[in-house]
Amino acid sequence: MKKQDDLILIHAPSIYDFRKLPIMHGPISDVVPSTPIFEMYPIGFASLSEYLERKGFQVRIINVAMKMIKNPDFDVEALFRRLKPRAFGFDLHWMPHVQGSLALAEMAKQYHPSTPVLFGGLSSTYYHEDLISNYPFIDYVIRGDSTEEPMARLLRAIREGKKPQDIPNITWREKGQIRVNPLTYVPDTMNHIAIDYGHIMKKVVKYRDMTGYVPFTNWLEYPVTAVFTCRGCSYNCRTCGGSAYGFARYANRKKPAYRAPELLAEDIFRVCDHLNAPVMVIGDIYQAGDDYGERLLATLKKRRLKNHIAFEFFKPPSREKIARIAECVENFNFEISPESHDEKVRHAFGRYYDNEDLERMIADALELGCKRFDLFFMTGLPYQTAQSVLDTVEYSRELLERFGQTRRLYPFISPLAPFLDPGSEVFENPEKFGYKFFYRTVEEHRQAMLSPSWQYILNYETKWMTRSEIVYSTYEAGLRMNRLKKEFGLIDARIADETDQRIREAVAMMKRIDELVAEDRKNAGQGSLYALKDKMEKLNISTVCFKKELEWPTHFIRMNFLKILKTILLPDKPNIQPEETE
Ligand code: B12
Ligand code: SF4
Repeated sequence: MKKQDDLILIHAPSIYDFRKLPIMHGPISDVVPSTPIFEMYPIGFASLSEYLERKGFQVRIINVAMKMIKNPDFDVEALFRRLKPRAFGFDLHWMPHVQGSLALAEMAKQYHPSTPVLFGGLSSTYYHEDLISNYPFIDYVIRGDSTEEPMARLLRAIREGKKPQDIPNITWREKGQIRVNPLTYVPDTMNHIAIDYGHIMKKVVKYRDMTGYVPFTNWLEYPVTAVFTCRGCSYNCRTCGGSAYGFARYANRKKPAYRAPELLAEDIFRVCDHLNAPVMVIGDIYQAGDDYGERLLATLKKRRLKNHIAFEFFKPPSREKIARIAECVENFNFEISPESHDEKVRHAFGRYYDNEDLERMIADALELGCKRFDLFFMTGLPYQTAQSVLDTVEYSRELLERFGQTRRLYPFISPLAPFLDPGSEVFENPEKFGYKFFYRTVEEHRQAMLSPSWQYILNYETKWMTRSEIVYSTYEAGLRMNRLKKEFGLIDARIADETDQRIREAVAMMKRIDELVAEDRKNAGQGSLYALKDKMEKLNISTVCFKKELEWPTHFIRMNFLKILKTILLPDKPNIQPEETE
């Protein structure tokens, strides 16, 4: 007989009814691999699955968002009717999933009233009491950035029919009373867990379910992966819910938990053994100090990897550091987010380097062989006006004039959207930073997600820009940036022209939605909006830039099938600190 799953982890679409509802999502996901439905599940699903299996539990992941995107007729209710695990887990990690995660959790409870429903992730951690108080179909919220061990203990308690009063990090309900167990399980390293893509491959075979495990829509064509240097952050970008400030306040994390650089290098090797695609190293490798970066690079140097390895930086590294990367990694790409060309805006946002540092880094990186350099700018920042947004594009022109000849420098601009992060310094002290919020509670955010356009979904505006100004300056900047990229040969002229056309149509659509909303405030123009649904759908992807622009070079044959087969057939060998295997 088939063994019952102890836990099924479900990743919901951002909006459950996205296939029916007319919503102009806008460029909210243009610079991440997902569509605006945010089909990517938290990488923590992978570490949870591996850890819990190691502790004797059977865990399945189902990316319901992906299944709904891939198959327009996919019947979610039929799926829930069929599933019979001991517990359902839903991520509410990113706040934009609030509507979809709650809708699916309610459905799970409706079909399986006695099966516990669990929530986890950063937004769940921030809103744990709101969730448990106001949504009776949620039984437990597991708080914190490292839930592997508390989850193992909770699943054991569920199996044995016991109460979780002694399990850290759990918020739960007992006879109508809310119980908030202390958030004390905050490990100081990431060496006991593994983000093991081999484990995921095995699961795909076990459940014969590729779409349930695929992280984003075109992953099979572009199988980019990520490895993680840490959980938490030592920086304090003002709008970031994953900042030192945010983690300390709501996740009880006083300093980042790093992964030993040797383990991280092995994570990279394992990916490269299986996939001929880029690997993104999440978190600045020099955040933990120069020694950390050096240990990682020295280990990477032992293998001449062909894959492109992408490094992100929170501040520009010195020329020596870049030279060391060039020495150890054959194909290296960089990305950095100066957010604005205006140093006053950048500093107010919490990034303290100036343009001279940035330009020096670009010059060094390109000279020392960086294959591709991505620069990310953002709209919706402190002190940033609509004019300042457009000036950022002008600054990008200056950079391309200086550094654009080899077509390796790519500037991007996108909005801080759809929500400014709960738990960030700005969210907690809006007035201090010149912000105003329209939504604060879970329910307010849930309702907001159903608004007809991203202008009404945005949860904030600033002293310097209204929501409407944020929206239209973003489109205008996107339009200009796209033309710039065409001019400097960064994108094919035909694609640039299509993007140009799409941005102009998106602006017209946004204006039409504004009119409908103004005509019919009460129903937000719902009836007439449905007539625009098909058109909106076409405008919701690659809105201010062409999504493929984000892709780093890949090998023609992207997977090592022989190696994958071998991994699937052999038992799991998690890449963790040796003492953790006992
Ligand atoms: C890496 C990263 C990404 C990667 C995603 C990698 C991935 N698949 O997880 C990329 C670049 C794709 C990304 C995209 C986005 N991101 Co991001 N991202 C981060 C970053 C830098 C690190 C995340 C991290 O370390 N996670 C590690 C830990 C914390 O999470 P985890 O291992 O995945 O999961 C553990 C716990 O969270 C928990 N857990 C999670 N889910 C569940 C479910 C259950 C049932 C349980 C029990 C536990 C549980 O247990 C896990 C294991 O211990 C953080 C900033 C930061 N410093 O944290 C922002 C951050 C998480 N992202 C954020 C945002 C807003 C986004 C976007 C919405 C931005 C956008 N508009 O495009 C998108 C969403 C994309 C999607 N879902 O499709 C915000 C979230 C704020 C909020 N509360 O909503 C953060 C905090 C900061 C920021 N602004 O960038 N992101
Ligand atoms: S945005 Fe800033 S605070 Fe947030 S994770 Fe990145 S560097 Fe850290």
